Amino acid sequence: MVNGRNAVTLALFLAVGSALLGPSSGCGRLAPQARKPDTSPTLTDPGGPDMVLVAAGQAWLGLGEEDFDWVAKKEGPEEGKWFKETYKDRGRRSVTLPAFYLGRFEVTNEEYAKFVKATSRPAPSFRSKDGHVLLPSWVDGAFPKGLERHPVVLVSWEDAIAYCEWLSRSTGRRYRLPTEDEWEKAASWDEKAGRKLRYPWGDDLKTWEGAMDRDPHGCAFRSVCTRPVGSSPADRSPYGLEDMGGNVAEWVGGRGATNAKLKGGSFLGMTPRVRWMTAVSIEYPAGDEGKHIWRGFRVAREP
Ligand SMILES: [Ca+2]
Repeated sequence: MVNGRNAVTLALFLAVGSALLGPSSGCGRLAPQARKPDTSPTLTDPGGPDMVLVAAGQAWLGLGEEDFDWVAKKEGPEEGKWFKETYKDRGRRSVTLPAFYLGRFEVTNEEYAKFVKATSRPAPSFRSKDGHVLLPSWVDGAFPKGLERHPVVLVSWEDAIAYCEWLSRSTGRRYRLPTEDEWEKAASWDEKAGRKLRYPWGDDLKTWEGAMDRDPHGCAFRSVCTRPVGSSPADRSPYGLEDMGGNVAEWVGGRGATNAKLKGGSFLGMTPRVRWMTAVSIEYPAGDEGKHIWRGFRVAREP
């Protein structure tokens, strides 16, 4: 039997307990939030990155027959055959997604540095087989000078997930990696025109290649050819998201996903016509093996 005073004490205990617990630590296992979902087209949580709303609704994703034909025409029959065989199950399909926010930019070195400092997570580094630390490895917890606004690289899929979890704890909002479909919709769905784009900027690489010729940044740091995030206006999706085509390829999925996958192209070309297509995902090993100088990520956020 709970008398009046005990009931007040119990209520207080529960309220304090719930406030202390706050959002749970997983990207995807948060307590229900008693607030209305955000609907603003853009937002920035204190201490968080710039986020862009991808409104709820239907989109066409995947590869159309014209994409398969186009690759064969541009890359030759051998490549076309390989492409069709590899991606035959990624055909054009209708997908309806709830609203979500996606980072306008890839996560940068200076953003990632706050996470490393707060959590003592090992800083991104890469050691060659003979033991040499390779650039752009961080030294003494610091990223190479001059790369503040470059995307963080040498991070594994797990690092990216841990970053989301830390960001959720530090902002009180639910951050996670985007799913494959969310990433693809954000990168290539032209809502106004009601059509899917092959690349974030349109259907041809020419626009992008032309812009690259005029890109003043080039290779910024020896072998690392990342550029400061958002510095190439040609690489912008209809939603206004930057560098979805190139700069670094981006980890997607997260807790609940079975495999670590990357979306988008990078400065390191690999049949760019194919690799940079927004419908294409490639699976890579999780863990340290998945770290590379052309792999980074951006965060998604629940409204
Ligand atoms: Ca990218």
